[in-house]
Amino acid sequence: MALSSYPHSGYRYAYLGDLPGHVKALGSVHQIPVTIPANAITATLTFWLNITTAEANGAAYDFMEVNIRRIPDDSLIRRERVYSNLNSSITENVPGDYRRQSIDLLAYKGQSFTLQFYVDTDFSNATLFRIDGVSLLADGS
Ligand SMILES: [Ca+2]
Repeated sequence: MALSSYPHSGYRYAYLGDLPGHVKALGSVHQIPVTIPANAITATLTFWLNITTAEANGAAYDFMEVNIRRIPDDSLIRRERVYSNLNSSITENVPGDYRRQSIDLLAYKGQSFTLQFYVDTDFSNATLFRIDGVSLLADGS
């Protein structure tokens, strides 16, 4: 987590993607171990997302994936969501304009896995994927 400008709440948020003024091809990863209880009747991942980009020509070059990965070998179980620079319109390409995202993870009840936020950007025109307030709420029966 980085101490920087434009958090959604508090003072910190995960800062994934190119650094302003230091544009380069970059991969960055945040991984969170998760267990969904076997008796869960709901399991919802929510997070706040802010995407800003300098890409302008209408093609996808920079990506953020939300992945479910197997413990312990880290193999991919499922790619739940893919965002790109094209999705900067979600937050109108404005720094700090976070929008709530929600992913249903009830399909994984009774399982432990790694929740992964993975960013892969190319060498030009920075895209920033700011995520904040990641939570996973599960209700049991
Ligand atoms: Ca780029």
